Amino acid sequence: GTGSAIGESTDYKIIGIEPGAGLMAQAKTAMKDYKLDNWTLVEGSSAAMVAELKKAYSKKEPIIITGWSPHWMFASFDLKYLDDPNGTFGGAEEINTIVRKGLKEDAPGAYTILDQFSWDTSDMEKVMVDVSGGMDPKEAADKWIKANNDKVAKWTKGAQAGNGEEIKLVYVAWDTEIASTNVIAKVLEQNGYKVKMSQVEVGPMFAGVANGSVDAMVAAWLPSTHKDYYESYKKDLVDLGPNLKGTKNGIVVPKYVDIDSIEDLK
Ligand code: PBE
Repeated sequence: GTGSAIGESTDYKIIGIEPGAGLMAQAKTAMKDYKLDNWTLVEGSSAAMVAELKKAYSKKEPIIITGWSPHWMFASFDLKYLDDPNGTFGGAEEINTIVRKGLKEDAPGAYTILDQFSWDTSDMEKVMVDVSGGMDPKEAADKWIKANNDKVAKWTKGAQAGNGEEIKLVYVAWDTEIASTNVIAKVLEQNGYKVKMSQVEVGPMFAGVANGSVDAMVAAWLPSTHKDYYESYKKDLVDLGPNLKGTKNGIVVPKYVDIDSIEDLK
């Protein structure tokens, strides 16, 4: 097209997140699929994207972001996903736990806990809301664990206690993964392990588990979002299956923005 009102009012910018995120690859594909030639996908970070959203929202200015669920922003702001008639962003997905080869033999208790780790979007949202409100992620994880002993008991059932062995967890600083990684780290600690968490980009997260320099991640969005990373490393990974079901990715706008579909950006 030659231009649109929404394009003019947003400077033809879609506010993205970390360049390596699966969501960014999907957004680039969407821009081709929907022929959004005039538009720019702005790279940055999840935190910077939320800061832009807050700023625009407080002034009721139009803004277009890449978004995903679960996320606390849907509880804090009135937002909507733009329709995606081409299905570029895929459907509902799962987040899988993936560990390194040999972890089962080296730390059987930690392996069992990671294997049994599974929760719901509403659980994860509780942790995310506390963190977004300024609570330290470790404290928010601790609070959720104390309130959900029954769930945690299922994860630790039959798990041999650790003997101070170090478990290295990797994650990307997405709000979802800050929540899940802190919770599982705390549970591992309570079961006799010493946990080291490191924050990395998505490529190194998969590479680290595949080459065995780290032990585990709880942050693989499958089958579509992290498909390329998963395919390139899967022969060196142990996939323990979903820890959460029912995620969603897409292009998100505040409800006061008067468009409904990605097609309306053209
Ligand atoms: N995200 C959304 C991840 C998975 C989907 C930002 C949490 C990503 O885009 O890679």
